[in-house]
Amino acid sequence: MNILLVNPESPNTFWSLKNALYFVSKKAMLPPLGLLTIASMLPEDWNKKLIDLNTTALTDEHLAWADYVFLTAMVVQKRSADQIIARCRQLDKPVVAGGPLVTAFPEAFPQVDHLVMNEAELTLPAFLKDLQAGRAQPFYYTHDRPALERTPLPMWSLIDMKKYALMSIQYSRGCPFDCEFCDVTTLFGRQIRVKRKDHVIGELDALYRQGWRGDVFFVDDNFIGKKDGLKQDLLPAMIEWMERNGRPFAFNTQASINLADDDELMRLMVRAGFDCVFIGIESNNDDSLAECNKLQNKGRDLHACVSRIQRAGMQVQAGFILGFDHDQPCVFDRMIQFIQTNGIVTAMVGLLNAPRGTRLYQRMLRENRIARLSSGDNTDYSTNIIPRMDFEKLVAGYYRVVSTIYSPKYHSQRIKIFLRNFNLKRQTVCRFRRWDLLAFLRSVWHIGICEKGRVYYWRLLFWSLRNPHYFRMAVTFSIYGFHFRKTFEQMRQRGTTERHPALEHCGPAVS
Ligand code: B12
Ligand code: SF4
Repeated sequence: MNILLVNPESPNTFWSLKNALYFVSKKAMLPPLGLLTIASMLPEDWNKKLIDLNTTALTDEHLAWADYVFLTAMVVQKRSADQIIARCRQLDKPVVAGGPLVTAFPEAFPQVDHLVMNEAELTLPAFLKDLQAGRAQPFYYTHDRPALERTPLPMWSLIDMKKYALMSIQYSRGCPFDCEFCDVTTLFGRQIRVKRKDHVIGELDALYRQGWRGDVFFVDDNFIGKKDGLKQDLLPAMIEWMERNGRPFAFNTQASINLADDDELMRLMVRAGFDCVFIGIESNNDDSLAECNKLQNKGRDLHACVSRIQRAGMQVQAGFILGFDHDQPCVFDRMIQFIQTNGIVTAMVGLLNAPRGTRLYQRMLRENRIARLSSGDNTDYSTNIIPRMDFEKLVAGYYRVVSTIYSPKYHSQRIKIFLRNFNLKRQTVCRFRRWDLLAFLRSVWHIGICEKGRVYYWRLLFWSLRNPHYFRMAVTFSIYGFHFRKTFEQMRQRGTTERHPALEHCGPAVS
């Protein structure tokens, strides 16, 4: 059996970092970990190839080779997924599809032969058994959640690591919190499931053996969902592994704000090699936090929390949302000020959207406020709900926030604020790589010479010369800023309607 695993093309988004990847001569941010994982669940004697359209073109020869095409996708990849499915139909290749898009919108894929939804650890074995018995069904789904012990090591040999900026690894699934807008809990539940420490160490070994050195993203939605297990088990093992292997990786992840309450946890994470964490702050207005049930953030001194994490040695990247019912016209200025004074260099500000399956989607349905299906991208100026604030005012305010915080002046100021507060403890061996020099030279050309506001780039670089680590980070952050500026501008120019029309044939928004 020849199996072709395919990851569709992603549009340019906030996190695709497409405008930044060019600087470091990389094709994509991260590999499709879901596909690499299911590849290891397939029978050993089947032949496997993986095509990630973000790094490699999908040719008719690839399709001709395949007996089955296994497709993954997020909602934003719908357009490319549809094209791949159409090509498979033309060539008479059966398609098996799974992942977050088809799990959320199974009815949008009548042309797919087999929809293997939810987590593959439970649904794929049932499909494979039926396939081998010659009675494979169109739908496989489950309401259960697998223990992660069943998850095999990803099949890294299927990708060319050099094409990616980071590698990924997963320790846990699920999140104990219950934010109203969040589909992570819909997809993976509120019960945290973790891998054993030897499992994770085995994955680090595999990445190391495969030749990877550099940044590794723990893709967990809330890495600190089980703090005790981390402190007693995983982090000590990771510290030992990192020491033994010459500290080859730098880790980043996503966590909830209560990380700031636990000095020991932060200390262990930093010793284990974590130097960056993404936190959903969402709003600095307590009424909005109460509205969306983000109770872990409510009533906190968020400024102090961010500062504590930065001083512990981790950069804080953060998510923010505009468009809550309780947002007042002053929300835009307050958000700019919060992001700025806290030195949150990378702030993902998006409009409130209600992904299908979330409690917010249900509430909006009840209030007759679902306007359309969500584009799957919270930062493209679109929302699928009817906000309380006048939509034009909301979008104008949103644009003001993102264009201000990513203007060269504000962004470079913020980098300085952050670096002054950051207690840099990076112990990972920073090797100088060919593309570091290339990235610097490209940044000089694109940001330091061609861009408006270049004076801020040069001021920042001169300022950062006081510390060699600062200099490297200043260049990296400037490149990120360039991507965010370009992306928000490109998305605004593209307009909302033509962006994700493909989802329209999912039927009425209220289905
Ligand atoms: C890493 C990650 C990324 C990476 C890309 C990873 C990649 N190349 O695939 C980056 C950082 C680039 C990224 C970007 C974005 N992401 Co993202 N991302 C994640 C994250 C945190 C982890 C994904 C992962 O690796 N999981 C680990 C693997 C093992 O699990 P998995 O992929 O789900 O696969 C399992 C099952 O789904 C299933 N499965 C998956 N595929 C298939 C295929 C078949 C055939 C079968 C049988 C089974 C199967 O089996 C696997 C094992 O159980 C998820 C959240 C999450 N918890 O999943 C969000 C998530 C997937 N991202 C999301 C979003 C919204 C985005 C962005 C739009 C954000 C933005 N505004 O920029 C962009 C869009 C993509 C882009 N332009 O690049 C949403 C998608 C929601 C949806 N329903 O589509 C998620 C769910 C987070 C969320 N709730 O907001 N993301
Ligand atoms: S803390 Fe994050 S992952 Fe957890 S429910 Fe809230 S938004 Fe979702």
